[in-house]
Parts: sequence; structure tokens; C-alpha cells
Amino acid sequence: MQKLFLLSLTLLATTVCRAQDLRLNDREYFERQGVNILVFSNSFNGGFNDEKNSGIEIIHHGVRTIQGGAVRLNNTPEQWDLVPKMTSRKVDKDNQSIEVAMRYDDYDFDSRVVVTAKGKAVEIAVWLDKPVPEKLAGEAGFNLEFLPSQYWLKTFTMDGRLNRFPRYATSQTITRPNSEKPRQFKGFKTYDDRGTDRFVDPIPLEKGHHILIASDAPERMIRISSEDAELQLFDGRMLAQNGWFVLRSVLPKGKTGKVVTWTVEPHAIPGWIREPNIGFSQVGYIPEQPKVAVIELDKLDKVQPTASLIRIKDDGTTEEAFKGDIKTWGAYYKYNYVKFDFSSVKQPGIYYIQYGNTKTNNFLIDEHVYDKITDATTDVWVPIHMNHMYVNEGYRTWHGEPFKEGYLQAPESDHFDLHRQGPTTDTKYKPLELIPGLNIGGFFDAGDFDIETGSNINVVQNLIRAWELFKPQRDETFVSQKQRYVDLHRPDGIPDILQFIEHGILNLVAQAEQIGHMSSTLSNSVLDNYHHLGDAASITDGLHYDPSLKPYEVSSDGKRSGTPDDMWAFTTRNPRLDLQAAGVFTSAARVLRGYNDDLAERAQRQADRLRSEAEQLLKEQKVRRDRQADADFTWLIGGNITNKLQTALDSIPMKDEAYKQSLRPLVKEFADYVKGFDKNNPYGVPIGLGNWAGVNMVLNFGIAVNYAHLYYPDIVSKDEIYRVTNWLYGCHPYHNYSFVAVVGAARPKQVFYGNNRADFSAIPGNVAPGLLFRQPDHFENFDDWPFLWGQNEGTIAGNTQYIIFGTSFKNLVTKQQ
Ligand SMILES: [Ca+2]
Ligand SMILES: [Ca+2]
Ligand SMILES: [Ca+2]
Repeated sequence: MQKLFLLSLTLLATTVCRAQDLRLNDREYFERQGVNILVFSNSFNGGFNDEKNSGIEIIHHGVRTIQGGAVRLNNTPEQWDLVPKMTSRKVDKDNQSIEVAMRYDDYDFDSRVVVTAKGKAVEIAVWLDKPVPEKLAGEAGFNLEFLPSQYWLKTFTMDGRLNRFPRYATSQTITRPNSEKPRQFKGFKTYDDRGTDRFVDPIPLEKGHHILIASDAPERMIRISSEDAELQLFDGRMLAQNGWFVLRSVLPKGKTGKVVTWTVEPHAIPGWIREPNIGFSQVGYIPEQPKVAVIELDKLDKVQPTASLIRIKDDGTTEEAFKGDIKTWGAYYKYNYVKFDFSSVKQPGIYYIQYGNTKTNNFLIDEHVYDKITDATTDVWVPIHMNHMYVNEGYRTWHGEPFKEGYLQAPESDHFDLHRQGPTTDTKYKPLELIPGLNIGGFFDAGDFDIETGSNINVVQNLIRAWELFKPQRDETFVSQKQRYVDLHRPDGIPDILQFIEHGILNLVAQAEQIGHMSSTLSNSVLDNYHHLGDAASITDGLHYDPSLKPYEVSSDGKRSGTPDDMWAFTTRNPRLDLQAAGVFTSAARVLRGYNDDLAERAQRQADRLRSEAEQLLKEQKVRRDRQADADFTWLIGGNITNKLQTALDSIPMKDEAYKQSLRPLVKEFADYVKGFDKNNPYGVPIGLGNWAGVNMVLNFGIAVNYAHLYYPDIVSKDEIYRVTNWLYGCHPYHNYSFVAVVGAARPKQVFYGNNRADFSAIPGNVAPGLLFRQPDHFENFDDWPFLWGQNEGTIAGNTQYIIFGTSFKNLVTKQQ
């Protein structure tokens, strides 16, 4: 014990020495205690362009508050503004510097940024081998972006002039001719200029050479100066709600060599150690289940020998219910992890965890804590995402009826949401001709308002699985297809899940009937209404587009307009998608028979037709089919065991006992795979490292564990089913908030990337993607800034997956065994 203590003192002493100055560490970023400066550890990717996750980034006392450091072409870049491609990155340990070369192909423009440690600061220098191209002179500059929610209301001082970061965007703008605006992604335009041919450009909040930011908040304080260039501070929210504060220096015209030099010194709180993050289930625990908190610790933090569970008694006073040893799990990326097991506490009550000086908010131990985990998702989130309906809740309208003018045949085009319309339409419609009957049913994709056909197929599949296995009778939603009206919390005598299945099928069948096959997507035709935030009914003007009228002009009968805002149907035929649809139509016909016989009949007819046509088409495209068959085969043998098992388990109700027995070896293999996660990471679930955090993978895993336990309780024990609820409801890195805006959680996340994100709000029942991994070692989930979709969006496919997960989970925990 004493030896350990000495060892940690020595460790602390050497680290304090090192902590004086910024140094490049083994993970190739600059570090001192409390400050990490990353130089293109994450580079811009072309997919959705500026995702506010790239370039030079600063993680300041554990929070990534600064990013986007790069040569950019706008004062306040938006998501679809051009981003530089990183062409090289050189780390020079001897000189304590990182050099990154960047290129804009559209303008044949190359630049380099060199970041060098200089004591407690870094020098950031921009180098040019050729002068800035004529077209970009005065536009290209070095930018660094500051997270608004961490800086608003804090002070700044520019050249001695006092000021404060505004809570809301209220600075000034000018307009300039569109011809002066640098090209946006693929030539799309993020803005509707209302026929003025001019774009809006913010003007700076301040200018000068020395800026001191947040001297009133030591954890955010930073000092930046430049002798050779003027610093300009902008508010990016003037153009887009997801904009950040931007500090920039315009690159000088006609110059080469070292053209801009900044000194950037983030303040470090002396001896700063990150507060422990005690992960536990905010929804609570049932008495019999395992209860293990995972505590995330700064690597320099001393591990406490014990933690306590404190009970809040009926008279409001507290008592220690349990004291237990802390067990070390070890290092995982940048932090150290320990565990506190309080499974032995089974008495129902209100509790909190005390570890050293850190105590959590309270949570329940009770038989009924999981009863309501899916209610917000089924009663609120899903109905709000019903397209082509007016959706009301009490005194509030969520949205009016969207897209009354219907959908036009997409012409050959590329698309900003990664869709494509090929050179032929594969339909009887001419480009931009109205395809009748598509504005019915279907669900908004995610934080946007398009109908992704693949996702809508998934939705209906998810709901059918939940229905066929568990028959949830819950009825809290009034749905009238005749009135095109949805009213939340108004029972209408029909189980809601059945109505959601019907709503999904209404759109999918309409696609098959009207187009002849499945559309890949029904989506926005112009970028300036794709990023819409507000009432879905106001995305388009509700009037048919008539190119013979001028933009913004309305016909005398009030039915047509010259504004090209109508949505498009992307119709390039994909027989594999048609086969998928045929599958879901067959299951839906089975479910809908006896409830909506007409729709069941139509679904069955389209299933039969699509299946035979798709098989014929695939036969004709033999080469493609063979290639696809190879791909399928590879998937089967190398494929993810979770998916393989799930497919097998889904067939059990239709098969005999021999089939069930034959699956036992696969289930055993899966049980070992599940246990393997205890060694893989401290949380015992699969953790994704992509640019979309991994909740779908975690839910898939959880559903498979639930089903495996349901059918094979002797192989997969009941204790395993709590892995995913723990993770979802707060036992995860970064913070301990529940990822589900859910009934029952003591501390759910507060902001999500829903279509009400501009209000820093959430749609109840949403499930966040979760922890976004930033290279090389940082997990993140902002709860004061909703706009990063990779961590905070919810999708219709993912949230209906949560319904099956939650439904199957509740079925297991409430079942008497
Ligand atoms: Ca979408
Ligand atoms: Ca209902
Ligand atoms: Ca219109």
C-alpha cells in the first residue's frame, strides 16, 4: 500500500515537471496537464464536408472546445463550404513540430501549416510556396473555431478593449454579389438569396492583434496574438445555427513564405486533475441484477481504496448502505478505469454513489425501474416523425402536413445527402414531372425530413418483429389517415405499433404502385431547404412547381409557384432494394390482414410482382449477380456473429426443436464473444470508433443477447442482458447521462440533433448515437451543443431498433422465472 503511494507520488512529481511545457507525446499531439493540442489527428473528409471535428483541435481540461484550425475560404465556414484535403502530415519530434500540407483542388491552391511547441504556447504559422490565387485573395485565411456553448457569456479583451461573447447571434452582416462567393460543395448553395443574387457575409465582432479569451473562466482561458497579421473575431451563428465563433487572419495578397504567424497559449490550471466520471444506470436497477459502476479516472488521479452506496431514507436523512472495494480494470485510451460492485444491495430504495469527494445524483433500486423505458419512444418520438400528417400534442403542434404538392421525378443529378439519380429515370415519368400519390405515409429519416426507403423498410421490419413476438397493445396515439392527423396521448382503440406499421407500408406500397419499383429516397431537391429547422410543413411552399413562372411568383389560381422547392423522388431501379421491399410487404400483409385488408392485399400483390421482376432483372444482370453472390458469401463466412446469430434466432418460432438444438454451438460461440468484451473495454459492450458513434451496433448486440437468453437461458445467463441498458442509461465514458431522452432516467441527456435542435432541445424518446471517438484517444458526447450529428442525432431505423431492444428486455425482466 505504502509502496504504491510512493510510486504514485514519484509519477506525479515527474509529470508536474513535464507539465510546465507543451510537448509532443507518443500519440503525436502536444500535451501538458489540462491541455491537448491536436494537429490534423482528424482531417476533413469529403462526405458531409465541415463536420466541426477536424484540423487543429484543442481539448482544454477534458473538453474539445476548439477545432477547425486550417486555411479556409470563408469568414465563418458552413457545412457545405469547401474543406481542404490534407496532402501530407509530418511529425518532427526533434523540433517539436507538426507540419500539414493542405490543398483545394477546385482552386489549385496549396498551403502548409506548421505548429511548433514554444514553452506553454504553440506557434501556428501558415506557409505559402505560391501566392494565394487571384480568385481567393482576401477570402482565404487561417481560421480557428471556438465552441459557442463553452464561450458564450464569457469575456474577451482585444488589444485591451473589453467585451463579452454573445449568447445569441446578433452581430452585423453585409451582402455581397454571389460572384464573389467561393464555390460551395459540388456547386450547391446553402442559402436562398430571394432573387437578390447576393450572399450574406458576417462582419467581425472585433479586430486587433492580441486577444485574451475567458480570463473569467480559468478552464477556458486562452491567449492568442499575432504581430504580422490582424486577428478578426466572427460569430458563425449569423449564417447557420450550428456555426462556431471563428478567429481568423486573412492571408496577405501576393506573398510567399511564412505569411501568418500566431502564438496560441491555452491556460492550464496548475495541478489540474479531471473529476472522476462515475458511470451507472440513471434509470436504476432491479434488486436481483448485477450492479457495477465503472469509474473513469484521469491517469494522474490516485485510485481510492473504496466507494460507498448511500441510501436516502424516508425522513430525508442518509445512511451508508454498503461500502466496497474498488477494483482496477486498467487503461483504455487516455483514461484509467476502476469498478465498484454493489450487487449485494437488494433493498428497494433511493441511493447515490460516493467515491472520494465525488457523489452522483440519486437513482432507484426497485422492481419496476425498467417498466417505462420504451414509452417516450413509442408515444412521442415515433409519431412526431410521421410524414404527411399534422401532428398535435396537447396545446402544441409539432408540425403541419408536409409536402402537400407531392414529389417530382428527379432529373439526372448528384446530391448533397449522398444520393444519385442515374442517367435514366427507369420510370414512365419525365424529369421534373409530378409522380402522383407519393405524399402519403412514411417516416422522417432522422434530424432531416427525407424518406430513406431502406430505413423505412427497416422501421417496418423492426415494428413487425416487436409486434409478432410480443404483441404490444399500448394505445396512446390517435392516428387518422383520412384526416391526415395524429394526436399524441389520445387513445383511439387501435394498438399504436399496428398504426405505425400501416403508416410505413402506405408510403412503401405507394412507391411500388406509382413508380413501379422502389425509390432509393424521396428527398430535397435544393440544399437551401435540406438543412431546414422548424415546422416540416414549411420546408416547401405546398404549391406545384411551375417553371413558366418566375421564382417566388404564384399563379393567379394560387395552386402553382415558380419556386423550385418541390421534393424529388430518386428512382434509379435497384432490384436488391425491391427484393427487400417484397420481403417486408409479405410480412406486413400477414400482420395487417384483419386490420386493414385492402392494404394487406395491395402489399401482397406488390410483394409477388416485385419479387418475380427483381429475380428476372438479377438473372439478366448475371455478372452483377455473381459479383453480389460472392459478396454475400464473404459476409456469411467472415460476417459478424451477432447478425448471423440474430438471423438464426429469428427463425426459431417457425422451426422445430431439432433446429433449436442445432444452433447450440453457435449460441455458445456467441456467449464467449459476449464475455470477451469484459477484456476488450471497461464497459463490456462493443464500442464503435467510426464517425457515427456506435449505438446501432450496441442495440443489435443487446437484441441478440436478449433473444439468446430468451431461447437458451442455460448458455447465455440473465446477468448478460444488463450490459446494454447500463451503457445506454449512463455507464459509459465522458459523462454519465442517459443516451435516451427517456421516461424514468434521473439524468437523461438534454440536447439531441433532432429537428428542434435550434432550440437546444430534444424530442422525447430519442436515442443518441453516443460516444463519438476522435483520433487518437478521445471519446466525446456534448450535452450543451446538439449540432454534431455523429454523437447526437437519432434515426428512425435506430429508434425503432430501440423499441425491439426495450420490448424484448422488458419481457425478460418482468417474466417470473
Ligand atoms: Ca436523410
Ligand atoms: Ca392508437
Ligand atoms: Ca412547391
